[in-house]
Amino acid sequence: MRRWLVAPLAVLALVALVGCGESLDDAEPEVGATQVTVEDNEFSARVIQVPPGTEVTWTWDANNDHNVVGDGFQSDAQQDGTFAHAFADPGTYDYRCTLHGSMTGRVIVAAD
Ligand SMILES: [Cu+2]
Repeated sequence: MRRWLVAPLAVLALVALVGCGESLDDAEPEVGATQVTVEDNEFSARVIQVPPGTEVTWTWDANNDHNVVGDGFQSDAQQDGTFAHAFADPGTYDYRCTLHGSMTGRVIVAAD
């Protein structure tokens, strides 16, 4: 690739990444929330923080199918109903709706 092309392409790639929406790292965690609403097309709250051993419940309020898929937990694709998962160990658990790439969420499990 020609050298003069590299810098503009790098800038374009960065703009494209940032344009994908607010990153999970930038979202303010809702501390102590154990309920997440699954909407068209986002999780609310998007980032929550709970103590170890907490059961988190996702409740669907949607007109289209969505699921909750993370490392060690997975719901069905559904439009209503609930899904619950207990987080025993501290850590950061990212999850997504596999039907909609922009639907991402995070559960932070921390003692405080
Ligand atoms: Cu979805």
